[in-house]
Amino acid sequence: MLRAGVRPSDVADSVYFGDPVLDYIFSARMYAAGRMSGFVDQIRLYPRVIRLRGDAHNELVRNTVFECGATVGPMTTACADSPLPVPEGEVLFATMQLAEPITALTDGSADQLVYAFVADTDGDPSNDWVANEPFDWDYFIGTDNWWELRTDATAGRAWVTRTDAATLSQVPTAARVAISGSAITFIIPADELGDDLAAISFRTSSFVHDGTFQPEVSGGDVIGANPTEPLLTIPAGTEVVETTLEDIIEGKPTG
Ligand SMILES: [Ca+2]
Ligand SMILES: [Ca+2]
Repeated sequence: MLRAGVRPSDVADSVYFGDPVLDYIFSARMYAAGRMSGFVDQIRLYPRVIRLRGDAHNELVRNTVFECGATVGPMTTACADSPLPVPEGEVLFATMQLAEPITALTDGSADQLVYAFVADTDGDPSNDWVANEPFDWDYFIGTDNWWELRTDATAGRAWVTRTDAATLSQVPTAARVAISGSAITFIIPADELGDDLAAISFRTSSFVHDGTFQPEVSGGDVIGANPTEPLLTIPAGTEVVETTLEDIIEGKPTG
């Protein structure tokens, strides 16, 4: 087992958010989700803060285990088209466990997937996204920065974007997203999240559509019942200073 060279905190093994199965929603309350696919059904979310430096930094993001565009065993890592380097220091690893493995990356179907980690990075509501009618369950409401994994199964491609919600402009990002079976791990440097990870609030979302965005052919999930619920915060004690690579990829708690 490859070790990342950092040490577990005392309580990291109990820190995750659960989510019911089969609670699919569309982005407007008035429509039922027509697509109910297990690969967009979130069942758990594990946020972990890992301090990457020295050997761990080299091993994970430079030499590299999480190599942009590479598939290593069951794991594929996606990045922005022109990714920034992952700096040393605190990095958020947020692993979304889905009910079923993602098959739509490579199956050549018309399915397009969007998995997102969206955050209020500054506690300032003035730059947060507001729902537009009729999309009162817009998955991104109340957040100012969006990190998204997008896929195009026809092209066999997956990539990462970061968007500033206030301007809807793309922002360069070092974020990487590792896809392994039914686990998707967002790897986001703290400096992109306003540096103080204890201060951010966030939500994750998952969505499948066929390009038309019609409710009959779309469906997704957020942690919680719907995106009008309060955002999540990183629980105290989540900081992990040692873990195994396997645990990171699988989203397992450490301890
Ligand atoms: Ca904000
Ligand atoms: Ca849910």
